[in-house]
Amino acid sequence: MTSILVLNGPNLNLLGTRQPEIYGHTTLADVEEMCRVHGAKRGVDVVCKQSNHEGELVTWIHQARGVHDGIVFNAGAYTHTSVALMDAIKGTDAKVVELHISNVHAREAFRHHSYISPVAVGVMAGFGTRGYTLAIDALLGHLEG
Ligand code: CA2
Repeated sequence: MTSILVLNGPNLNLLGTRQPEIYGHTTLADVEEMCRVHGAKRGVDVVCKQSNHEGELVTWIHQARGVHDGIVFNAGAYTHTSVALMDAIKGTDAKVVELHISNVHAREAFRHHSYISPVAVGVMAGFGTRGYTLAIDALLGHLEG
């Protein structure tokens, strides 16, 4: 069975509780349930994790090797800063889709650079929390070739 890890980085545990004008009203628990249900409809196992700690995200990416076929990854602000996450992705065989709820390219200049994009198979940004299920489908399409 195909297995996908939906991985969320720092502050995304606050989803739906603050800054709804940018990130919407859907909570992280809602997003994770939506992803699991979406995966079940497609016969795919979806595992969801969130951490505020860079090292924990690195470890989970290492552990994905041979376990998950792909990762939908919203690295939050670490997207724009983390060489460690980029290196971790290079070291895994899981295919990564980078995801952002907001359109990072329509925001501040410091959000325009990503350390994840060069090592991802593709990027989803600006479609709100609906982007997570779109990213799962994009990843499945990529994995099917
Ligand atoms: O648009 C995205 O998904 C981001 O990855 C979200 C990050 C931001 O630093 C990236 O530039 C773009 C921030 C996540 C913070 O999430 C919150 C959600 C609700 C309330 C407060 C923060």
